[in-house]
Amino acid sequence: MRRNTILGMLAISLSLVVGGCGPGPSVSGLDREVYLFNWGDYIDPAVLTTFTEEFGIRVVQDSYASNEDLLAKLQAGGVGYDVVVPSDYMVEGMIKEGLLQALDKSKLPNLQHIGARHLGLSYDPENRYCVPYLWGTTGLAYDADKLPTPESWWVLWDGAYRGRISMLNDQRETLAVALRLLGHPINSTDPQELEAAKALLQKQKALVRTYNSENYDQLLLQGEVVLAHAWNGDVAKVAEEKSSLKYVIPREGGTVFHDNLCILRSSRRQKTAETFINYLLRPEVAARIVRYTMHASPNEAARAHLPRTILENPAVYPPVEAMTRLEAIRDVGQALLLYDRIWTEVKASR
Ligand code: SPD
Repeated sequence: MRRNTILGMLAISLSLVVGGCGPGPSVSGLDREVYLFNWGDYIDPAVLTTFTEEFGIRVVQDSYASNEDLLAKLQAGGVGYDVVVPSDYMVEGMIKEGLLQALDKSKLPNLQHIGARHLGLSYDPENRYCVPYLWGTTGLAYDADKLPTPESWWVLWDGAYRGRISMLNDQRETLAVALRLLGHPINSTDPQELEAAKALLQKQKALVRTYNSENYDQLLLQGEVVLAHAWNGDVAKVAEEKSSLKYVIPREGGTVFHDNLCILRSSRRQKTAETFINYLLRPEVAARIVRYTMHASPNEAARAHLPRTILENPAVYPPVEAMTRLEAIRDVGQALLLYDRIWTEVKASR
């Protein structure tokens, strides 16, 4: 478990003392706990504390490092969670697998704050199952004190940076880089194209220090790596501590993602989960989450609670020019098995 997750849980426990959430019904008459399964360090722990103080509902949080980890855990019978935070393409897959329950929109009045361009996206066209939580891009992080601004993803194959490169430990994101460089669709299901992408990643492997989605930001901060395949918010956050760390979307383009708040079909606390989601959709709460994660919020009303330094930071809210070079990862259906095998082979090769 990540240090920040432990800190988050400590904060939640502390809030129980402060908020007096003991035995007996919650202030709201809802369940006394809600179980959140989230990306690591992807919510401000203070937001969970204030939720507990206001509603008397304790948030118990556990974390995962990739969409595939989330799915595997749920398929292995990981029940007990109420709210999960899958990305776009995984929402599509989870709906098909019957893992999500339809939301009662009458319990989500704060949905009105979400910008129209973030609603009705192809993975859940009527937002029947999920509401967007944060969105962002995948690009390159680099230390400007160590190298010039990289223009192409090919820099990740440059022997000059051997042992100082980090790649996301994320099969769809990492294969997307290789597919894109080969001129293939990032959502390809063609076995030959995927084999070619595998070969390209295997060729790169000797240069890669680590496949890491959880603390590559710390490796950048410590100077252990100087180039990283990265999510924008992680870089924007760590750049607050080390200003030479920069984020760029290479000329070939990057991916755009939406991470979403959804309730599992297996949840027995639907109303409590909806109360929690509606709370996270409050503009001031969404803004706190942006300030903490440095990922962009689809909540338009949250903008009024954010400083210009964040709203105008291109590593948080991408400029229009960069948006034209972004593509979303889509569910690939049965080809997921092919991706699983190819990714396993990339990771296992020397
Ligand atoms: N720590 C940042 C987590 C970002 C998660 N979003 C992942 C999107 C994957 N396509």
